[in-house]
Amino acid sequence: MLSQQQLAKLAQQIKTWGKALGFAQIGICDTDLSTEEGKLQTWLDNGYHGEMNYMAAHGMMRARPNELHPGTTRVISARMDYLPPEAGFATNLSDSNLAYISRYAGGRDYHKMIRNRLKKLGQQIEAELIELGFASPNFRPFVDSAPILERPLADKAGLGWTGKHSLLLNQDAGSWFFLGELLIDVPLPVDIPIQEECNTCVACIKSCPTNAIVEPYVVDGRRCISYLTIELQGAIPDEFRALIGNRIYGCDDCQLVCPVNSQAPITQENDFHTRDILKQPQLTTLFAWSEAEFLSYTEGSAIRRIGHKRWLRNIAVALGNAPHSPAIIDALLKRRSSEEVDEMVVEHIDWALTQQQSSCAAISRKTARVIRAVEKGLPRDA
Ligand code: B12
Ligand code: SF4
Ligand code: SF4
Repeated sequence: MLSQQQLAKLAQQIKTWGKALGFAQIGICDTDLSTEEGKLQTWLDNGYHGEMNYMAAHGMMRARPNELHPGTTRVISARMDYLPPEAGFATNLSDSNLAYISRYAGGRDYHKMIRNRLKKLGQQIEAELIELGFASPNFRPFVDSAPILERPLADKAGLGWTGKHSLLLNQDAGSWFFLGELLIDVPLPVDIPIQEECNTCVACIKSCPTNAIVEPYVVDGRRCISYLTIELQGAIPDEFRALIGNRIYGCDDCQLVCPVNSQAPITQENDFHTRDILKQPQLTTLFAWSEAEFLSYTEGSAIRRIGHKRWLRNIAVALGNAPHSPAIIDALLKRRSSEEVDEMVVEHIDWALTQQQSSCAAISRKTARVIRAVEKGLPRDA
């Protein structure tokens, strides 16, 4: 059995090793998320998960890390910054002929990379314990896809507070970071949660293009552009198409207007830098990619997972929202008669053609406000 002193030293070492592995911060918490169970159940009962059946599939295991990985007594929670340099948010959102891709997705897929680093952290802990003459710990890394409530765990581990947009944010780092965790059976000392500091601000709630933040801290997934463009398999409901603007993969608006993000750090990971081909890309260029080109240009990126059809579906909506242009109409018609479309894509193309013909495209008032907030609040527009 490790003494309290040895555990405290090990916790300190874990934080140092975590930094050396590229994590911006590491925190430690116990496995008790009983306060979250009711809130998660209400969220599911309201149907806010939409088609994300995986959110309901594992019962309350999501809130019980020790059921997910038996024997777990502590969660080592880690965050890694992903904000790429030269993100150019305002330029991108203000030109409706350009495609906007969430800034977390322009580089390499984070899942595998973060999981591997967490595994290395586990191996370092293992080596240290063996060196001290103890048995190997039982550990398992998780990132995103596993049934676990990552944000509440990171909140408990003191990595930040839960903002009204439901993401974790931190006074020094803002919210542009991924979360991952190592579940382990070593009774390390736990960290202290941070006090919430949103105070009276409601900027994220007011700026969400689709009113997806239905009350402070609660996102109706079905309304979120991230869900509509990434998770949803079928047709995008009509009521959201115009509101999506030029966002073809995810959305960053609730983070863009957040004052805590004004000085957020740029990522240290070259892997998260936006690929050249995805920097301020023209909608028509991306729409012309064949399936083979799509697969090749998005290799190793999270974008690849939506597949070519949904890629075309999303871009068709954005083209419908772009200013009237014969070149766009040509691109839509050409794509419509290609062999790479199905009924769903054709229906979105037809919607886009109708929008183009009515030439009513204009940047929404909300998006204009987000752009102004970025221009004023992010001095370097990242
Ligand atoms: C499902 C999911 C989504 C869904 C649903 C979003 C959601 N808010 O639930 C969709 C597809 C919409 C989505 C979008 C995005 N996601 Co997402 N998503 C997840 C995932 C897989 C599960 C989240 C979850 O458990 N939701 C269930 C609900 C019930 O949880 P919750 O929103 O935290 O709800 C809690 C609050 O409502 C709270 N609550 C209720 N009332 C009150 C009152 C008070 C006072 C308080 C404090 C709390 C509170 O209690 C609930 C239960 O704990 C996690 C990874 C993971 N495994 O955890 C990533 C994750 C949350 N997503 C992430 C990211 C980056 C995004 C996007 C920014 C991506 C993008 N740019 O497009 C957007 C942001 C949208 C937003 N504002 O949330 C990151 C967040 C990192 C961070 N800094 O917090 C995560 C952690 C992935 C990761 N590993 O890094 N996501
Ligand atoms: S990501 Fe966009 S659509 Fe989703 S909650 Fe934030 S602002 Fe709203
Ligand atoms: S925009 Fe305001 S309310 Fe929303 S998370 Fe940031 S500080 Fe909190």
